[in-house]
Amino acid sequence: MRVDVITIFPEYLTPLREALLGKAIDKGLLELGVHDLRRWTYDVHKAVDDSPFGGGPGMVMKPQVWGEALDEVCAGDTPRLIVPTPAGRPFTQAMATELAQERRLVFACGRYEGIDQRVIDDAATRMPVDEVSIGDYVLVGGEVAVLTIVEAVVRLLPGVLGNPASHQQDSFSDGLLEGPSYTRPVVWRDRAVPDVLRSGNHAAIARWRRDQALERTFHRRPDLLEALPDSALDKHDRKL
Ligand code: 6GU
Repeated sequence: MRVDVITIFPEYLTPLREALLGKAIDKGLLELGVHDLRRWTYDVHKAVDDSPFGGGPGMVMKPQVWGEALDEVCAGDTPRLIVPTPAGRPFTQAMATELAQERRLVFACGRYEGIDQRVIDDAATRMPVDEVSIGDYVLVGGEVAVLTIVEAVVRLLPGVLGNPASHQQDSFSDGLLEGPSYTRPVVWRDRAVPDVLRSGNHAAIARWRRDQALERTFHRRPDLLEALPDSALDKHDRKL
């Protein structure tokens, strides 16, 4: 997969070259381009923003600068454009799975009060565009959202995780939160690991984990349980 990020703070994206994502780059599974939006400014002040029509606080990012930037970064190609914004559709594990199928993603990071809407509307005539939010809170800009989205997507690419089975057990992959995990020692600060996990009874372990996931989801995310289709519950689940 190729990922390009356009931002006025390229150094904000340096964590993308660390740890798991850095390894994905080294292995050739991820190609990453980070571009400074100011490259496409055209005045001595390198202005990227201006005051909003209609008044109000904050500044809006200028369409001419973004238009040139997207024309050059997307030249001769049709990537999927992702615009992080608190006004976007919610980013979910399902969307991560969908984005992981793409050959190329381009992220347009807005700051201030956002990007002139015509940039997004114009780009949408040439490529698929998604305005995406990572949650119901407001960040200063899209950069941290890009870190979040890229990490969630790239870990799903074949060959990135050591053990491909590990994302089959992720929270959300079955619509539930993942339950607790334990490792050695068997007793730590007077707390013992649940006996069932050391029983060797694989059916009992699977049942226990399923119950823990259901219970945790019930307490922390009742909205997820509500959204679960009946077909996602087995007859043993219903006893809870
Ligand atoms: Cl994607 N951007 C910004 N600036 N704030 C956010 C967000 C995105 N998602 C939640 N808050």
